[in-house]
Amino acid sequence: MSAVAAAPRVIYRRPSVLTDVSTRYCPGCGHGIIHRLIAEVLEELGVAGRTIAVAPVGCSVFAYEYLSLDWCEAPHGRAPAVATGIRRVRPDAFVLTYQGDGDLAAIGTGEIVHAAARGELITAVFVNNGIYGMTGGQMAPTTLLGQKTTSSPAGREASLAGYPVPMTEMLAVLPGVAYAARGSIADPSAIGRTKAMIRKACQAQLGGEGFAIVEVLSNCPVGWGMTAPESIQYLKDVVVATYPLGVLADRTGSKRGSGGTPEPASPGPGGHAAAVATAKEA
Ligand SMILES: Cc1ncc(C[n+]2csc(CCOP(=O)(O)OP(=O)(O)O)c2C)c(N)n1
Ligand code: SF4
Ligand SMILES: [Mg+2]
Repeated sequence: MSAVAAAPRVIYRRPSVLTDVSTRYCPGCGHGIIHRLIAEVLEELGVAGRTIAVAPVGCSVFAYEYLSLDWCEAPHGRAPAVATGIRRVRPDAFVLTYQGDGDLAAIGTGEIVHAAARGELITAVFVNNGIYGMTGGQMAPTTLLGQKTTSSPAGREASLAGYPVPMTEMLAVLPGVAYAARGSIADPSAIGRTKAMIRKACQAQLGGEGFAIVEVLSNCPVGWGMTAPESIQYLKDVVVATYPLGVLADRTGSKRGSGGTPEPASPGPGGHAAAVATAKEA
């Protein structure tokens, strides 16, 4: 009698939303991991077929080659404004933006702030690698104090270039923001928590709750002048000290127009530091 082979246990399979091609990212770049998380969440929520995504400038733009969705390109920080228009004329669509820190926190500061303030029903994925990756590793608003870039070769100095901008904390205080969180791709457990955040941010849109954003701390080994493992260690040891991980605002369940009381938006007397200190891990 021949033994019947046990069915193989599937541990991982490529989500159908992820195109089956090699990416053009540098070895060790975090963008690919974030693409996979988005692909998995959209597939699991069953919304990929009605998703319209908006791409930025920067290396982040290549998302449109690797996520098999309907895409619209909105260069230079305009993704939240374009996403607003799409969501308003296509209320049946699920609308996602994907932006880097140069795109979202520099040239696009106005668009993201006002889309969040209006509580637009869009989900924003904000990839913060602390640098302008695509254009040669220049300083971004998010670059850490002391961090060397091609435009701050001696390290960012506050007296000359100001302080790193905590975009997600700033957005989190706005009542139109249903959900704001910061995750990372530094290790498997952080990646799992980041996926849960992206899922929650998508569910906020599906529930009509308001604007939702997940900032994902990512690496840019080439722009940072590091090997890929060194860049991951830097993410874990250094970057999180300026950008703590966790949920920064969760007003889901207090659906606008429902008469519910939103969770207080103000970080209180301790300012952003206190808000961050009390941020919950997802
Ligand atoms: C000389 C020049 N200046 C400015 C730009 C506009 N620009 C395109 S990509 C980019 C950097 C984007 O950085 P980020 O959004 O952080 O994306 P990353 O590449 O890090 O993923 C800039 C400034 C340009 N294309 N060329
Ligand atoms: S330059 Fe940086 S962000 Fe761009 S692909 Fe290379 S590692 Fe990734
Ligand atoms: Mg960047």
